[in-house]
Amino acid sequence: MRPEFIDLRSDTVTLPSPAMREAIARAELGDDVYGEDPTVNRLEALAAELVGKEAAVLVVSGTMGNLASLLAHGQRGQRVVCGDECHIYHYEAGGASALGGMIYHTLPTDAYGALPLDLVREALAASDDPHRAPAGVLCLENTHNRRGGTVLPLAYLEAAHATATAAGIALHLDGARIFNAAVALGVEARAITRHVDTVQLCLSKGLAAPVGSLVAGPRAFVERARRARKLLGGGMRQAGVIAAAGIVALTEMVGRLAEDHANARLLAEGLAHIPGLQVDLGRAQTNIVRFELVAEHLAPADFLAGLRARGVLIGGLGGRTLRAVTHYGISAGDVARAVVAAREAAA
Ligand code: TLP
Repeated sequence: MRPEFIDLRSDTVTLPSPAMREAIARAELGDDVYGEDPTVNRLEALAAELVGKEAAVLVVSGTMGNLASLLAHGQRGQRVVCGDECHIYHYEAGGASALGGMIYHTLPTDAYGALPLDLVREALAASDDPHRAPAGVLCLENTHNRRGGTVLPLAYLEAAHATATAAGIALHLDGARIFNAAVALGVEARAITRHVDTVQLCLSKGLAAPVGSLVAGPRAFVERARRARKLLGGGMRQAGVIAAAGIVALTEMVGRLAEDHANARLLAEGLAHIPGLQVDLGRAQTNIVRFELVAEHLAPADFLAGLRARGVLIGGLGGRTLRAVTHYGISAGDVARAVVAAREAAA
């Protein structure tokens, strides 16, 4: 996070907590490629337990976690069935195609991040038609980034999982912000992940760890993901320095996400009162506020520059759609100042 700014570009800008820095300094280390880093082993066991899966593997980033998962699920020539607004499709450099020889089959995403199940069923249906690339994996995202941090209802996930299982296809969840979803729903993360086969979760978003994600699922899948991680150059050695902060993230930082959600709500309500901005408050469910710049006299780049000149950083999602994210290090006072800055910048 750039300390001279109220930095709402992303929750990826969070800096490690004092407890994380302390844990990093004291971490017991070993060579993780030999499976001998005790801190990594503890983190992987903890993560697997929190999401109710047999095993987990630490990876460098959410992008690597999703790609390792897709490589572990699918084969060359198979389809990755996913939403047209998902992070895997939009922001991961086409990894499954570029490195895995798979193709993305995108389905329309509704306003809250769900994919219509009739279309999912059709996309996953087995076919004897040799023209058709077989489905390799179904992906969902929770919370949904580009939709504004929306949470998938448990009943929807359950139905999506049943649809995938009936087709003999695994459901992979991009759970970069799974703990935001859990806190918003008031449930444990495993109440969400019981409805998916595999999950990628990030330590380095709202949980404020400096680096790292985990991929969790059945043991045989995790071993394939571990091999894919090595293939991708992600076999790390004394990775306990990363894992130590990750353990603090999972044990100490989940509860405080409610504060980020309350701040995002304040921000969404403040922005909704500003002429020229439009906020769908129904989508302000977690720590992401997605809004539209509708003031026609103002170009998005000029609005962002006006905010920056007033000490506030936010980002864009393309066109007139903007995104502000609350996180560890952002207070209710910062949010109030950001709303004042947005009012001035939109004037
Ligand atoms: N998202 C980042 C950017 O890449 C857009 C952000 O600022 O929000 N899945 C989801 C849902 C994500 O939001 C992200 C990061 C990732 C995966 C990838 O994680 P990293 O950045 O660790 O590769």
